[in-house]
Amino acid sequence: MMKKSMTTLGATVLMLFAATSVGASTASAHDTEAPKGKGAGKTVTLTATLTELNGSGTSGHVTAIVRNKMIKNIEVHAEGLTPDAPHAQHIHFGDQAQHECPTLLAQDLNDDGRLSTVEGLPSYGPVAVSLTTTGDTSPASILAVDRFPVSEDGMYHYNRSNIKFTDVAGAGPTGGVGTAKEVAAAIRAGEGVVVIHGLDYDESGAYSFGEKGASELDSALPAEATDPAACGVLR
Ligand SMILES: [Cu+2]
Repeated sequence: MMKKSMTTLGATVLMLFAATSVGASTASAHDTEAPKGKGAGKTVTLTATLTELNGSGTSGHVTAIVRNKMIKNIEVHAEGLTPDAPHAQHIHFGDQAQHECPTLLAQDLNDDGRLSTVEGLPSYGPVAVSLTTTGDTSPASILAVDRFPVSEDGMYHYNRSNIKFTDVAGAGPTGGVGTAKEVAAAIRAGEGVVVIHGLDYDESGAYSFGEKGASELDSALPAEATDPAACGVLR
């Protein structure tokens, strides 16, 4: 059930993300790269504490080492997850977003008691990096659930090296494309937000259409598979 039409879904979501970028905030990306030459560039170590969204009970911790336009290494430790289920996980960033985790009170726009992925966009922006286990890590892999970590006993430890930043639709200063350089600089500056998706609202033991119905991203997927379960700002 989870593996159908991922490419189509990814495209749909990208369009959604691009279309959601509104407002006129001043561009604030500051390029902190050192002059070119020996020792050029900047390496930063960022951490995030992941706290639950949507009452998921999920928590975790992220450590990322970022140098120039490359994530040299990133580790995600998460627990309290829906067991034996894949969890999409991303670094989100949008220049026009707030670089924060969303809150149900402020952002449950349709007042249905849950915070969907789209409702959280003004806080965290579009997907900038898909934290997959293998293969592509660009926004195109946003819901490549067969390549995201699967929780065992409700937890996983994820570790991946040498992830290159890419251009990101909807992440730029005017809501257009953010270049890989711009996105990397912003994330090094503490504006990336890690989000883990997938939770079991009705405690059926698996993602189901039961209580919350279909995902707003694709009616073929349960909302439980795509709603955000945990979030933390990478600073
Ligand atoms: Cu995400």
